[in-house]
Amino acid sequence: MDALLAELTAIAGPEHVLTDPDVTAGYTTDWTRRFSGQARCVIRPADCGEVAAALLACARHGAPVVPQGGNTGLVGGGVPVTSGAVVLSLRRLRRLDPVDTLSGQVTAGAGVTITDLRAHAARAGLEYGVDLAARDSATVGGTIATNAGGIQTIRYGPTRAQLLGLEAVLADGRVISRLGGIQADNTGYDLTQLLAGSEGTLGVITAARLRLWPAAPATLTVLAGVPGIEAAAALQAEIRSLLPGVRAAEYFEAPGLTLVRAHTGLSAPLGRDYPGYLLVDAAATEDEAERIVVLAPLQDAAVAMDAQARAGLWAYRERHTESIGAAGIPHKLDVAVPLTRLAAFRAELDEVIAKADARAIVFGHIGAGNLHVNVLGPAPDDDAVDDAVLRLAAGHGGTISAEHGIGRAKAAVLHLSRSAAEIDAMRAVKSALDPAGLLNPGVIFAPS
Ligand code: FAD
Ligand code: 2HG
Ligand code: ZN
Repeated sequence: MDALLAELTAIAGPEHVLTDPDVTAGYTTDWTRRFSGQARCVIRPADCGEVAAALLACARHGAPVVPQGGNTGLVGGGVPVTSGAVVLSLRRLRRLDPVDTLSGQVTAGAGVTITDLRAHAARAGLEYGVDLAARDSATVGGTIATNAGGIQTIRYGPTRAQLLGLEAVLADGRVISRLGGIQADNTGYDLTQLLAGSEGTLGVITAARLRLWPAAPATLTVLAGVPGIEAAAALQAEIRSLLPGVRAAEYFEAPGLTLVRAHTGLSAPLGRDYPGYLLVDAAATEDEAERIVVLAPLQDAAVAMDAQARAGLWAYRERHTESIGAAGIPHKLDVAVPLTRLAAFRAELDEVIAKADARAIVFGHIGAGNLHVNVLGPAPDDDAVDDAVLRLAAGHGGTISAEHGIGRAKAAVLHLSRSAAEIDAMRAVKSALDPAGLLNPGVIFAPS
């Protein structure tokens, strides 16, 4: 056994240091199957102290570290690509403190899943603001590290908007902790927010202090057919102007629906087929619901007001990712453009995809201008179509990453969304906190 392995084994115990490739496979290939590598080992520490000791050992041995939560990330940031890397799985950090109902806050360990966190908050009559289809596996730490968005971003903001404080371990093994839940705290740089969206490159998150919201459960879900993306954008804006409680405004198209139906066996959602579909979720009174369902574009819409029927409508949207994965290894391009540019972007996207001899499945969080362009056809390591789509989004004043992060997938094109001065400043922060470059090398910044 090599010396580092022996030290890690002493820290976490032999049953929590994995080296057998059959056992580590689930940690070394990403959810899309587009990114994979070999790990020197996978270590599964039990608490912050073991994380700190493991990072110190890796630092002493010069071993790169890849932090990992639920491994649901979609940009290849949570899996190793070099054989010497240690995967640091945070899934065992499941601390979940009682909800502080006085402040509407809770402290949760990095390995708590979003499903468990949301259920814990609900039992106290409160709600955690972030929700996403990967909820059963995605973790508190992973969603903070990627600043995950999800289906409720238009109402509650992304993960960083829920974040009041963090406990994290730096590259040299030192622990920083702000779990006191003080909302009014103006003492210098905000390290908590710096770590949000840092994708495991600046520190390892071990716990977080999170804001909760008064529960206002959705009671109305509407799925409407639309002629295209422009109509969907206009319809969601109209509904949001009439309904103050809209929580989600989602979009998908006929090709995606076809894949979902083929994969799941679901029947057609509406009386006839449409080019596009808008799904809106809202907390609404009966009066408000009645005002909405009489809108002309909603005459053929499916309307659900109980939990089971609403889940049935959501399945058409939420099962896109797995259904696309069943059809091939997709290139996932998570872009956002201003709502005013959506229609032009969508039209030009068709030209780009046709030139690449590929097919695109387009869906996403239209209320936030966020489209998930999933491209099937090109080989996993052929980045030409990625480059063309991301340039198109940037050219429309958009971003190359709305919510999934940069990871390894987009590191080479960070400059499309960030200026040279911004990238220099970001690199300076990275080398100040991780001078040896051991935390998630190759993520956010392409190797130089
Ligand atoms: P991982 O995949 O394990 O890691 C993601 C990144 O965070 C990696 O760079 C990793 O190194 C780093 N990391 C993980 N844990 C830590 C930690 N404790 N400390 C420091 N760094 C860490 N994303 C959205 O934003 N919105 C969606 O709506 C959405 N829906 C999804 C639906 C499906 C079906 C799937 C498969 C994915 C979806 N995602 C979505 C992507 C994914 O779920 C998110 O990126 C999520 O935040 C990843 O959490 P995770 O725990 O799985 O992190
Ligand atoms: C979603 O919104 C996720 O469902 C996944 O962000 C998007 O699969 C994708 O590209
Ligand atoms: Zn999404």
